[in-house]
Amino acid sequence: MEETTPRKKRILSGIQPTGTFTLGNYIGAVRNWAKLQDEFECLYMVADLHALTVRQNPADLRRNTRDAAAMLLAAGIDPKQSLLFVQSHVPAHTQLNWILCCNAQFGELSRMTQFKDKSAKHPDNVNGGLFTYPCLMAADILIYNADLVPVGQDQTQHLELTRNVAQRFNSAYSDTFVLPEGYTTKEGAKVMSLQEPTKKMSKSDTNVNGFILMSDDADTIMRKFKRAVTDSEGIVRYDPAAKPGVSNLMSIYQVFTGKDVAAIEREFDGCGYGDFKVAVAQSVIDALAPIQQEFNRIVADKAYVDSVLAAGAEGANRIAGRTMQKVYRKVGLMQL
Ligand code: ATP
Ligand code: LTN
Repeated sequence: MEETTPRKKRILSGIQPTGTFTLGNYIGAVRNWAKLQDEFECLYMVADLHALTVRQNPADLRRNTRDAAAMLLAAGIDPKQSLLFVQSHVPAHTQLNWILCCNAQFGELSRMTQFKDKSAKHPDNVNGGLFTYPCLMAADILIYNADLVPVGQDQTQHLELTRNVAQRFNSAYSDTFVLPEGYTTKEGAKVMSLQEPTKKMSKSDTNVNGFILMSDDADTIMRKFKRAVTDSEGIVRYDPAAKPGVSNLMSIYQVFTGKDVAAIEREFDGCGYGDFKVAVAQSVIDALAPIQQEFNRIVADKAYVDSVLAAGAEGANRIAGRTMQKVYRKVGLMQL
């Protein structure tokens, strides 16, 4: 009898082209994406439609979108193994978005902390897209029946909403969507700002010393780490509540050296924060250097990046189109 090989679990994740990626994006999300490619069937997406929830300069958005794809390739996404595409190149995402908006409640959308944070940050532009942002994200995930979604900790609430909406749809219209699980690594799920270590590191921070960009050169990285806010205790000790700055630096160092917290405490026992900060900065410089080199090579070849994205869009459209047909039929839209 013929053996049937079980389908590989499917992964989908996305990142917004709202600027150059930060170390937080890399550690919390992108770094894991390449590693997952052997074990899973992966789809990775540049979420350009999500970026529109905040006012964008059109020329910058276009450039940032291609740059984001080039950075993902540089960080190890292999287009022979995975589908890499741009969200707006797959129209079915916006079609499913509408259906899911009609199945998501005002109350649950109002509770999303990202909506509250971004509304407070942009009080002059609290638009409908910002409010329904999680429905589009749910559509991104559910349209591929993704099993796993590798994201940073800040996205867990959106994933919970995705599962709730999917479950609601399934019970109203019969089993349609896979309920996705989040995939978050223990270390680095939330990288904090270097200037305000109780806030997450964000590329839209107005204080540029708060974040490290993946494109920052060695001098800039060293300078930003030397300026990082710590405390007056002078002891390298892991205690996120009492010592958020030092603990954040330790977490970053842990990611790039593989050393555990106890080993890091021993390594810097009796040293001041100066040596420690230099070591953390150097580990980041060493980790980013090869990615930056690859990025510069890849981004110069516009035709290559575009051809990868065209192939990615074709593959993604094929899967998404099938789901959409099924969904339209199930909710009772007339078929011709
Ligand atoms: P913005 O600052 O424009 O809101 P962002 O930096 O939060 O954007 P996104 O595109 O929204 O970036 O996120 C991409 C991925 O990076 C998500 O999986 C998110 O969870 C992760 N991520 C973002 N910031 C961090 C952080 N500080 N630590 C860990 N993961 C993060
Ligand atoms: N909302 C995400 C980006 C994103 C995403 C997705 C992540 C858009 N669509 C689908 C995972 C799956 C964010 O990081 N802010």
